[in-house]
Amino acid sequence: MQKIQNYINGELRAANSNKWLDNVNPATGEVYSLIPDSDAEDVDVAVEAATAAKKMWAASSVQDRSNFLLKIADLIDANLERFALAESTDNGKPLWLATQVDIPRASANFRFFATAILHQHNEAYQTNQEAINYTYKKPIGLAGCISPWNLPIYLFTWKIAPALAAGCPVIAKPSEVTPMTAYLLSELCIEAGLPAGVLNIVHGLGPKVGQRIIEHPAIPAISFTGGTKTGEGIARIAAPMFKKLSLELGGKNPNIIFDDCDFEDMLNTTVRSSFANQGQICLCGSRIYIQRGIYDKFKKAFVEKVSQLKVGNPLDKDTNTGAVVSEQHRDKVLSYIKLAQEEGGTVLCGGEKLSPKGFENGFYISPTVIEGLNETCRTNQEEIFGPVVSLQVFDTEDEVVEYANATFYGLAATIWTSNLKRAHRVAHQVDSGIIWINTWLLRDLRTPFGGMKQSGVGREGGFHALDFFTEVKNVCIKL
Ligand code: TXE
Repeated sequence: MQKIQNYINGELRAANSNKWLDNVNPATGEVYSLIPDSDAEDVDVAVEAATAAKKMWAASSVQDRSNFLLKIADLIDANLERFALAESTDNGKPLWLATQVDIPRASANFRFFATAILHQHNEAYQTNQEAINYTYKKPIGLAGCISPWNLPIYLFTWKIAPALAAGCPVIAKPSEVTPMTAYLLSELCIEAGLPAGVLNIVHGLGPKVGQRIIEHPAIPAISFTGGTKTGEGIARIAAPMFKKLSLELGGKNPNIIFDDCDFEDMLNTTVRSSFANQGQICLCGSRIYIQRGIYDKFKKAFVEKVSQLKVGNPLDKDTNTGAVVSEQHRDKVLSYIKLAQEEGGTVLCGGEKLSPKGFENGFYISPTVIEGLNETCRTNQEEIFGPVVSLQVFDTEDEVVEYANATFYGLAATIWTSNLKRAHRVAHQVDSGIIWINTWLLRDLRTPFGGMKQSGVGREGGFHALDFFTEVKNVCIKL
């Protein structure tokens, strides 16, 4: 049984406790590897290593840091197949999705910040003839990076790449549900010659390992992606310690479809924005609002396409929908489908637990479309984070903007219309941090990424991410 190791002070090692947690393959339901059951002691050793490396890393040139990140990016590309298979096995997502999206994005994250750091700029302001001001930037110090299970290496590297580029040593904790690619990455970091202590990966449970990272006094900045509830708990600990916090939390994203949209383009993209990664992407559009004029046409065409999605073995190239990430998460999603029916919803397709032949013990759910619910019911208020969407009809622009803004979340929104003025008007009124018009998940890494309301605090991406890991001071000189 493969044993995943922590990566601390440049070495791969077990948890000090030498205790292990089971790591399950969601496609088969079988334990296929073990994870270090680390605790606060392991985090403290990692903090010591990061502290010992802090001065060296902060003093290193941006070119040196950039070269390390570029080398890691090249190594990820050279290991694409191995990483993609590991990601699919760990998370349950289709292998082709990991191959086409997750792993290329991990190397893109490293490459992007390896070059962005070469262009970080300072500011200068002249105060009349009296003084000149300039900003002086320094790495903020040790960065705590905690990431979730839905896009494991994609979101893990989205945090550690800018932290490393900005000159901050990192103590990182991937989700205990999907730790494998972070472990493979640590092997590549050793191969790339990354100096000891610059990146430390401590595997284990959130309340034990994650909590220690949050509360450790030597870690001034925390970058977290995960559930809103967890984010709230993290803020309760970190805020009184005056830590810098980046919180990327849950979403309940509206997908607004006007009757003048490009129907075929909208339909094909909406299948993706509803069910990609088994609906386990914080940016998925799980609340679909369709203008009355095309509601029936959309409902018929959408249900037809969704019913044809192939659910099953993630390693099969024809699989559209793999396994959801765990038995516990599958049961949570099924409980929401039951709730939807109790709230008066009608399941138009899907809604069942599936046991594909040969994968009877895996965690599969048929992609589910529900109609007949209003925007205030729990099904349309709470993040389900699975292959479940609900349809609701609307007549006017004002009505649908009200529906879209009717949740505590504010992460992303999609708008489908051919009317440019209306597109801008609605985009400016919907309270979401990320808006796509006539597309979905088209990403430019320079753009600010993050949510409003209970979807988070702060923005990742581009210079926003580099600035998060940077302390800025203003120096004023009398002329
Ligand atoms: O998140 P958690 P999970 C949502 C989605 C999902 C829910 C829970 O609704 O069902 O969050 O998912 C670590 N102190 N999203 O279980 O529990 C944990 O070990 C410090 C949306 O993945 O928040 C893991 O590494 N750390 C999200 C990370 O936090 C703690 C993507 C996320 O775990 C901790 C994923 C603690 N007390 C889930 N408890 C998005 N926005 O993309 C847990 N952790």
